[in-house]
Amino acid sequence: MKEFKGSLSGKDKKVAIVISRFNEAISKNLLTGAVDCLTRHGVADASIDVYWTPGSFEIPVILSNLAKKGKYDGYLALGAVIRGETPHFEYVAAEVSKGIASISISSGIPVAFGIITADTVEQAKDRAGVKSGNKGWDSAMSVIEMMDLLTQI
Ligand code: INI
Repeated sequence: MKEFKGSLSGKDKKVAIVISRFNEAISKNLLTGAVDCLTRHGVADASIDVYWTPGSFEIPVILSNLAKKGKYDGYLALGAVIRGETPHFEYVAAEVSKGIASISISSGIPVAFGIITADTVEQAKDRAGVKSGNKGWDSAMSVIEMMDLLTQI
């Protein structure tokens, strides 16, 4: 039997973060967690580029254009979609998640899903904690592992 596992080193990798400005305070915490995780696992600060979008709905089009340029080894999508704030929560949440999955599959480059979907601002804040439970950190961890796993195929 032969098993393949991605290492948790991001050395020499280039990562783009695409992040929604909507619910900016929460997004900023996600960004802090993600960058902390990436740099602690060997990604150089100079190898991280951050692209801000107005909302989560706009994240896929930026990812799709970045993927066409092929400059990065992995991508992170960060944002918060909160049910209480929009009657079109389902549409925004569904489009961003479908868009991210389809870009990752068609480009063959890992895109981590770091979009919080929550019923309330409180729930969203809990998932963007600076000390524990930060979805930005968790999704950065998964992209680090996936970037290495893909080099083994
Ligand atoms: N965008 C978000 O990232 N989170 C939200 O909670 C949200 N709400 O509540 O509406 C949201 N809406 C904006 C949307 O992403 C687009 O920017 C907008 O519809 C313009 O295309």
